[in-house]
Amino acid sequence: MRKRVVLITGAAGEIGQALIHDLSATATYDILSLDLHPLPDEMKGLSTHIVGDVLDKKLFARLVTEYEIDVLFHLAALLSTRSEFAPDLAHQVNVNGTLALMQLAADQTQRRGEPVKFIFPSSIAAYGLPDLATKERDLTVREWDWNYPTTMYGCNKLYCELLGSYYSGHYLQLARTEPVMIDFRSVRFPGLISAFTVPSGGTTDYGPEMLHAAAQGKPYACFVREDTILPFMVMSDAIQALLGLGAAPRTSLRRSVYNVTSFSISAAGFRERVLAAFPDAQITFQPDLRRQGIVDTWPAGLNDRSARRDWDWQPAYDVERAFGEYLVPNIHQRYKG
Ligand code: AKB
Repeated sequence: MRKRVVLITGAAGEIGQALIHDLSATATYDILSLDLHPLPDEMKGLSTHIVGDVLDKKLFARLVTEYEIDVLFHLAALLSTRSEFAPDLAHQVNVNGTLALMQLAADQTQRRGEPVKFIFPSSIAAYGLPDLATKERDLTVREWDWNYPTTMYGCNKLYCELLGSYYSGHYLQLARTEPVMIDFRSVRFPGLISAFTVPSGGTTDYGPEMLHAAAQGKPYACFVREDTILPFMVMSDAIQALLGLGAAPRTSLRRSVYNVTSFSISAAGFRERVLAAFPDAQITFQPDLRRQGIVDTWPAGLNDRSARRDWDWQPAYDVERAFGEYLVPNIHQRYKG
C-alpha cells in the first residue's frame, strides 16, 4: 500500500523550513519534502527529503508509485528580483513546474476519487498599481483590484492562481463523466520576515536583510527609498495562514485565492524599529532604481476581509508584537555569541 503523505516542494526555502518544523510537531502526517537542495542538518528526521527538481517528470512518476499525496504545499519558486534576471527559468519553474504538479494532483484525484488538496502561496506581486498616486490613494487592495503585474514573478503567480481555479473548477469540462477536481487553495502573501532564515532573490528582502544585518553588527544599505510602504507578516503567521486555509471546511470557502496580511510599514519605519532593538545599527538608503520600480507597483496594504470572514484568519503578531515578541528576541538568540 502506498504511504499517505503531505508533499512540500521548495522545502529548503524559508517557508518550507518553517512549515516542516510546524507540521512535524503535530505529527498528523508523514512529510515528503522536495527541493533542489538538502535540508539543513538540524532538520534531518523531520521529513523524508528528496533532492530533486519540480520539473523532473520521471521523479514524480516514481514518487506516485510509492506515495499517496493527500495534501500538496507547492512552495518552489524563483522570487521576484531573481525572476527579472532569469525570466525564462522563472517561467519554467514558476509556471511549468506548477502546471506539472497540478496535473499530477488532478490525476491522483481522479484515480482515488477524492480531491488532493493543493495549497499555493501567491504574492502581492500579483498586483500592479499604475503609479504612486494610485498606491497612495488605494491603500488596501482587494483580491480583484489591480491584477496587472509588472514582473515575471507576478505574472507567473497570477496565472498559476487562475490555473488553480481551472483545475479545481473546470478541468475536463467536456468529459462525459463528472470528474473529481483538486481542492486548490491559495493565499496572497505580503513580504515575509523570519527570525531564523534570510530570504534571497525577493524584492521585499530589504526588511529582513536590514534586521539580520543589524543583529550581526553589519552595515546595511537599503535598496528602496525611505518612504516605500509595503505590507509585511512574520513567518510564524504565514505558516498559520497556510495551515488555517488548508484546514478550513471547503463549504466555508467562497474564493480560491485570499489576501492575508499583518501590518504595513515604511522602510524608514522599519529602520526605526530595528534601531530601537539594535541602537548601533548602521542603516543607510541607496535605492536601486529597478527594484524600487517593482515595489512602487505593489500595494501599501492588503484587504484581507474575505479570509477573516471565511476561515477566521487573524495574524497573531501586529507590528508591536512582531518586533517585540517574535523577531528581536529570536534574532538576538540566533546570533548570540
Ligand atoms: C518577493 O519579494 O519576491 C517575495 C514576494 C513579495 O512574494 N517576497
